[in-house]
Formats: sequence, structure tokens, C-alpha cells
Amino acid sequence: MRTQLEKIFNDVLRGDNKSTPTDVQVALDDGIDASEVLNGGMVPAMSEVGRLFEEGEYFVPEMLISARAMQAGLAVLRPYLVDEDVQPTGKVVVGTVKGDLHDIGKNLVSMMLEGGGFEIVDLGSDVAPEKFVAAIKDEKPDIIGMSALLTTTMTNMKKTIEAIEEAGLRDGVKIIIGGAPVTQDYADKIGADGFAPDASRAVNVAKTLI
Ligand code: B1M
Repeated sequence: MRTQLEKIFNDVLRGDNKSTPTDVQVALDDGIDASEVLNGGMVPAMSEVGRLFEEGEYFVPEMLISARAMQAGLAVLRPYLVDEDVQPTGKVVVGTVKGDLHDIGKNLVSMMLEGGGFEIVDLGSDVAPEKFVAAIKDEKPDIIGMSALLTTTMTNMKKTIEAIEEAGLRDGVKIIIGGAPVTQDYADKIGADGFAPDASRAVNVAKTLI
């Protein structure tokens, strides 16, 4: 089991988008749990990519090809994380905030929420505050989920909450935020209703708020 997870870790690390989905499928066929494939192989590989970037060994192109391999692996995992037959218990509009292109964490949170019975409307990445506002009017979600990976873009979470307040829509939705630089303290400071450090805890927080 260990070697298969190591294989997947190395696939993502070197950005191999052919071997990653194949090795993920082999792991699942061997009976390794989807969450173990994710948290024991794929997610640690992305952390290592981040470390190598900080050390100056990886550059943006390497980060991009690892991200592409990660997305290819996630596509294989998706049916194992999402139960299509569950009746939706609530609707969540998700997006990565303005100026931020990191979408892997947001996609993972979306998948886990879907697996937890939520209907998802995904606005993508680099989502401006006014787009979140328009989506509240159009989609009437129970929850807005915002993701940010950069210290320079997490401030757009505050701006989005302010835009929702200014549009008079704040009382009708709960707001959950997350992403590597985001903390519970920050969530409290900007008036979000919930914070989750990872995708599975995002599901618990969403269920509590509903
Ligand atoms: Co970027 N990048 N990146 N990058 N990148 C980071 C975030 C960085 C930490 C790397 C580093 O220096 N160690 C650093 C940020 C530093 C900082 O702000 N403090 C960084 C930088 C600097 C940059 C650029 C500025 C680099 C440059 O151009 N010089 C640039 C910015 C571009 C932009 O957004 N405007 C940039 C670009 C990119 C790529 C496009 C190449 C690529 C992203 C591709 C993509 O997403 N499609 C990329 C990548 C891959 C990373 C790292 C290596 C991996 C991110 C990732 O996917 N992690 C990252 C290093 C790292 O995170 N250690 C890094 C895996 C993912 C599963 O985890 O997204 O944290 P994460 O999501 C988790 C939790 O955070 C949480 O749950 C998820 C699952 O458990 N979560 C939520 C996330 N959203 C949530 C929402 C919730 C609840 C929980 O509720 C709604």
C-alpha cells in the first residue's frame, strides 16, 4: 500500500499527468481508501511542490504541471468522493477570490461538499465580489464558500463580504472561508460565519451552519 501511495506522491511531484490518474486508479482497485490516496499521496505532494518552490528548486511552470497532474488524479477520485444519488441538503456557491488562480483546494472542497449532499455552483477562480453578489441573486444559495491561497488575495474575502452586505444580501446567506493562509481569527475578524482548515472539515462546518 505504502509503495503505491509513494508512487502517486512522485507522479504528482514530477507533474506526470499520465501516470497520476493510472496510479490513482490502481490504488483504488487495490482497495486503498480514496481519502488515503488523497491525504497520503496527492496532498502531501502539493505541499512538497510548495516547499520546493520556496527553496527556489521549482518555478511557476513546475507548479503548473504538478497542478495539472493533481487535477487529473482528482478526476479519477471524484466518483469515490461524490455520491451522485444523495438528495441535496443545501446549495453552496463556491469560488476562489479575485486575483487568485489557485483552484485545487476549492475543487476539493466542492467535491467533498457534494459528497456531503450539497448542491454546488462553482464560479471558478479569480471571482470578483460583484460576481459573488450576482450569484446570490441568481442562485439563492444557503452558503457562500470562498477560497484564497495568497496572503495578497485573502483580503478580497473581506471585500466580498462588504459587497454582499452593501447589496443587502448578508442576512440570507452563511459565509465559509478557507485556504492555506486563512485562519479562524481572520474569519472572525472579517465577519465570516465559518472557517475550515481542510475539505472534510468544510463539510462539517457547512452542515452545522445549515
Ligand atoms: Co502558487 N503559491 N502561486 N501556484 N501555489 C502557493 C499558494 C505558495 C504558498 C507557494 C510557496 O511559496 N510555498 C505561494 C503563496 C505565498 C503567500 O501568499 N504567502 C504561491 C505563490 C507565491 C504563487 C504566485 C504568486 C507565484 C508567482 O507567480 N510568482 C502565483 C500567483 C498566481 C495567482 O493566483 N494570481 C502562483 C501560481 C500558482 C500556479 C498557477 C502555478 C499553481 C496553481 C494551479 C491551480 O490551482 N490550478 C500554484 C500552486 C500549485 C501552488 C501550491 C504549490 C499548491 C497549492 C495546492 O493546490 N495545494 C502552493 C503551495 C502550498 O499550498 N503549499 C502555492 C493543494 C490543495 C489541496 O491545498 O489549496 O491549501 P489547498 O486547499 C486545502 C485547504 O487550504 C482548504 O482545503 C483544501 C483541501 O484540504 N481549503 C478550504 C481551501 N479552500 C478552502 C475553502 C473552504 C474551506 C477550506 O471553505 C470555502
